Amino acid sequence: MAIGLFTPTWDPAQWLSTFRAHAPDIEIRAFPELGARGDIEFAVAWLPKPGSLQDLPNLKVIFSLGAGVDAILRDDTLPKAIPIVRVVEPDLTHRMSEYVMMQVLMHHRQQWRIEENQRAKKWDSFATPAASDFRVGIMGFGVLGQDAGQKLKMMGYDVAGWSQHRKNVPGIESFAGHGELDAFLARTDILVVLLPHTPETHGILNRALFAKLSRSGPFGAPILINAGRGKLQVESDILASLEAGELHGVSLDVFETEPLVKESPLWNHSKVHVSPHSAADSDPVHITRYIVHQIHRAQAGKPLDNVVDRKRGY
Ligand code: NDP
Ligand code: OXD
Repeated sequence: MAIGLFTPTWDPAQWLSTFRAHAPDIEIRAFPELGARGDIEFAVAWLPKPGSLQDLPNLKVIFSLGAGVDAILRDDTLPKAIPIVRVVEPDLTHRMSEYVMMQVLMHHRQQWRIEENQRAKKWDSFATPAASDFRVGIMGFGVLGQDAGQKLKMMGYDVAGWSQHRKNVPGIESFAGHGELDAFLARTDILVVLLPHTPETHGILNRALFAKLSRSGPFGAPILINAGRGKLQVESDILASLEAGELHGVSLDVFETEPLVKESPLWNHSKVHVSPHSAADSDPVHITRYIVHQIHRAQAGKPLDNVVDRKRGY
């Protein structure tokens, strides 16, 4: 019995040594050096090479090394009946909330303007609105969205969430489904996106959607923060909306194509803040512990947690 590690874009060394430390009883091998493929009972994957998870006759579970599983699901050769488990782990959740709180505050407090002023030695003590003056809308009100939403609420923001199904989170208004999307957008000054990428959410962040956001917030135009997936957004529409003043500012952690190409105008745009898909890193120690715990559960015949619903795609 062995674990197969499928992380072609990452250096496998750290994951191999973390797994060996946390599960010394289980052999772990990194693709493509899998040895006898029949030995592999558990696959651990991040952006696996399409086709690499097929022909593993004794595979029991595929573990994603992240919360999102879009890159695993888009492989047409993926074995059909094998459960896919995603990451739901406090360390990752807290990291995402750090990113969301930081970005919301950077926009709200106009921190980039302050830094520009410092460089120009300009003493410009402009008025700053209160957190309660901003209505933040979290699009994708799941594990990550709810944690970030609750923390923003504690900071004084007026928070709402949008998801497929209604949520019951004290003090946070929950909007559900397409029927309530427009009302959610109309009350949103700062849009935080933590949706998964699925056929339904592909390209959802487009100019038509931005036009439905509130124009009555402190800046007179809305702010977009996307840390969900790049394929949710239409980057040419983001640029056009910024140009037209329909968006006030944007923070993007994820992109249509990653890494973001050097030629992209997003890099140098004064109203766009780019980070390299680093909002919430998968920490090897925390995530390995989480996966090893689940492997031991599976070996004991107990049910797995956080199994992905393949039909809905997340
Ligand atoms: P969850 O599955 O817990 O939450 C997803 C949320 O999106 C749910 O509330 C779900 O609704 C909602 N949703 C999905 N599809 C739709 C739709 N068509 N219409 C309305 N709502 C929809 O996932 P997580 O919170 O754990 O993670 C969210 C995403 O964040 C990941 O899929 C990944 O893409 C991204 N991510 C990015 C990272 C980064 O570093 N940039 C790090 C980690 C994750 P419902 O609850 O009703 O089902
Ligand atoms: C994830 C990610 O899905 O890091 O966890 O993007």
